[in-house]
Amino acid sequence: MNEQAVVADTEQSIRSMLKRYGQDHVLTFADELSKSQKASLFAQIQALDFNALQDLIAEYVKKRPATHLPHNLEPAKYYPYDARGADAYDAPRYRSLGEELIRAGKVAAFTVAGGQGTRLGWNGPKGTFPSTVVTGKPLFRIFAEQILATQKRFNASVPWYIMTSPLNDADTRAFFADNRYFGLRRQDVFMFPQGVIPSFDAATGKLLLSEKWELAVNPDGHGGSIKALRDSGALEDMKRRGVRQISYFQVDNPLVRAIDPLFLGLHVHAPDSSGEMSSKMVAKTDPAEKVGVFCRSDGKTRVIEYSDLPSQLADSRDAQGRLRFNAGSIAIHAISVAFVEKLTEEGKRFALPYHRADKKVPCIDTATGERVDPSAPNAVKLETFVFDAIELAQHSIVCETLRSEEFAPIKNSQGSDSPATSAQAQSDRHASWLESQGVSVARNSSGSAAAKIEISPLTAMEADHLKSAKLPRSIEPGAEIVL
Ligand code: UD2
Repeated sequence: MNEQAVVADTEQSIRSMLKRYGQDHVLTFADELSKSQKASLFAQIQALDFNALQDLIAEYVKKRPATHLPHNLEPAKYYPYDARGADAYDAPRYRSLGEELIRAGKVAAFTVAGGQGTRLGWNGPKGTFPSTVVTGKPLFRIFAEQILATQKRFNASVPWYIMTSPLNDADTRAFFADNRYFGLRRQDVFMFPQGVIPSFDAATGKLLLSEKWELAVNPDGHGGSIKALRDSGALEDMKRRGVRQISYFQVDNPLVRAIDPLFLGLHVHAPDSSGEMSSKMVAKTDPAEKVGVFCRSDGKTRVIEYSDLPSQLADSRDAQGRLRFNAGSIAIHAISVAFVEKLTEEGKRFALPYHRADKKVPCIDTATGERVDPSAPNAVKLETFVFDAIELAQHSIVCETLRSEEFAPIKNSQGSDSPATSAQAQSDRHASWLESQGVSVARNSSGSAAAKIEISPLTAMEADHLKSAKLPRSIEPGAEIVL
């Protein structure tokens, strides 16, 4: 057969395969496409497993899967932030064990940055968003400075893995190159794109076209990070470097402690941890707060996403009036390389459950060829969540941190979890660090810092690190301070 005949033959077999699955509408415009557009559409189609997609459509798109909450759901126990209280533990010992791990080069940072960030309305990867209070450092720089500071403090190598998505990978790489990797060694930054999955028409389960030559797809959720770590070669790279533990965090939280010795020490050495996957929590104050909640059932720790936790549980309180299910997930985990390896072992059919989200997805109307920009959700996006892996660990622990110290995400352009609320939380945290060192800081009537205070991780990653810094005696209302 000559080349033309081979192409025609492949095209014919793709057409009949699509017809079998009721998805041949995606070739409606095939005859108008250029050779390269057609080749790229066909390659996209050929990479899909239509049998598996058919099952997903039946299970998640045509039906609205009911949430099966485990019975006997109890609040999860956690290591309290105050290690000297009722559930006392030897925090200095665990902290120094964690420091040993870092010093030995066994810890890597891992940022999941593949999300689409549509709520923020920022035109670019979320990690490029300017987020510090005075100099407007992008999120990626804040994490990079923490990694640099950790490398210096422990005289150790701390590689940084960043999961992007095919939709923002090139922009993310260009941003790092333009910023000379923020002073990190190029070879210590390993970026890889996560997988994608088609978005489906909510009414029919049909695949959508984002262009006449392109299927509409979405990143497969941060749960996709487990598989992507292996597929990208990141896992191999970690093993080659002797990395044993992965410090996992999201791209949207400028207060995150990227590498936390105490948390890592507890994760690896606490008697009730199998050292596979551990998590940090903050106490929920509002039952409606949009964070997953750590629970326990059948001897397993698990996260129930806020939208799945029935209100009679979310609202229930103990005798002291505190929320019973108060352990809010801030999406910070310690995950062992061995655990990722075990889950994704060759021949094992590792899969996390999918979660359905109804979203607005712009697409091409195959009847008219016109672009549709929907004003209401028209599509189903499926995603997996990394926290669904927690219950696959033998013994998973949860450690408390303080919201004021470690959680001020930037998610929405306005209102809660916005650049404004995060900026105030950053100044407040830094005000309290400075006050702990004897600096007097102006506060307004609500008690929050009345000045903009930015502290680079290269100066301090916690209050105690300020001991060796040159500090002002006082900070006046309206001041802008950068340390
Ligand atoms: C997440 C958690 C929520 C709570 C909160 C804390 C879920 C479903 N919910 O809420 O329980 O812990 O965070 O801030 O996770 N991402 C990818 N690839 C994807 C999708 C997301 O890398 O395919 C990244 C994204 O770049 C971001 C993070 O995951 O860093 C969180 O994604 P989100 O904004 O969808 O999660 P959110 O805010 O609903």
